[in-house]
Amino acid sequence: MTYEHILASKDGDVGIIQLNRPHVLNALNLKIIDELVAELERMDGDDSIRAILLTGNDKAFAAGADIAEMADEATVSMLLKDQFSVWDRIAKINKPIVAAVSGFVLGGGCELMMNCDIIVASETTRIGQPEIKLGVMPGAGGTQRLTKVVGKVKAMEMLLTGESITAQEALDFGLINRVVPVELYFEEALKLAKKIAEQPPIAVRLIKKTVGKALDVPLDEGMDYERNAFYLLFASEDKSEGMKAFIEKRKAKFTGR
Ligand code: DAK
Repeated sequence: MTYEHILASKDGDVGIIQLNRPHVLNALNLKIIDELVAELERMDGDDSIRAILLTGNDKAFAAGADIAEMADEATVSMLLKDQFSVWDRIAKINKPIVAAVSGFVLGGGCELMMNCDIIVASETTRIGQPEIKLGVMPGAGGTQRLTKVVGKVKAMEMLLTGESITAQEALDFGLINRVVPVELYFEEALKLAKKIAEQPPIAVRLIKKTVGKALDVPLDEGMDYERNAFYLLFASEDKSEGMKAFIEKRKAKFTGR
């Protein structure tokens, strides 16, 4: 499938999606989000893909929603387009998404990054939610996901000033996993994605889902969910293979069954 604003490819078991509107720092217009969601869902349903890598370019992962496109929108036109329902589908992707980010990660770009499961950033990355400078505020999770990760006071500072933070600060606040030199961020992210792609797919899927619960439900409910997912894995062929391979001192061959 070819798209206008994204590039999709594959490296072994890893599906790779690159946001590709470099002339506007990968500003997220409606079309790019439609294409991104379509490709994420396609990869999610493709058995030959076990992890997804999402990236931009060295200068920008994404500098936010496309301001030129939003400038003439009004409440009713936004409501009727209901673009958030497309956006919400990103959080429903079952396969793990590793983000390789660099340069500007702003507004919707930061919200998109926070929908990913593991984030590798280059040293030149700047992360922020500058919507307040445009007279608005985040609408795709920027107040909620950011606060859950970095805590109230840091989220308040970022959201109320609109100023961005460095990759190192983001690392210190637990917003990203790794900071590496700009020449290495993509390779490092790909390495992580490949490592995840080697793991048993059903366990990967249930871990992603269960960790997600930890942020959304009370502990008791999360523990129940975890236990049921744990029991469920004992019905998988990969559980038998994983344990047998350990006992036979060989590498397990996981099939996702
Ligand atoms: N939208 C449109 N164009 C953008 C853009 C953006 N967000 N960011 C950059 N560009 C364009 C610039 O207009 C410029 O285009 P030309 O003038 O060359 O035609 C080109 O990219 C290069 O940008 P600059 O010349 O400005 O480059 P600088 O290095 O000087 O500055 C910058 C880089 C990132 C500091 C600056 O471009 C900037 O401040 N950009 C805006 C950042 C921002 O405010 N982002 C937040 C946008 S609000 C939703 C989901 C999410 C959202 C909304 C709705 N739905 C699902 C409905 C999220 C909202 C937002 O993200």
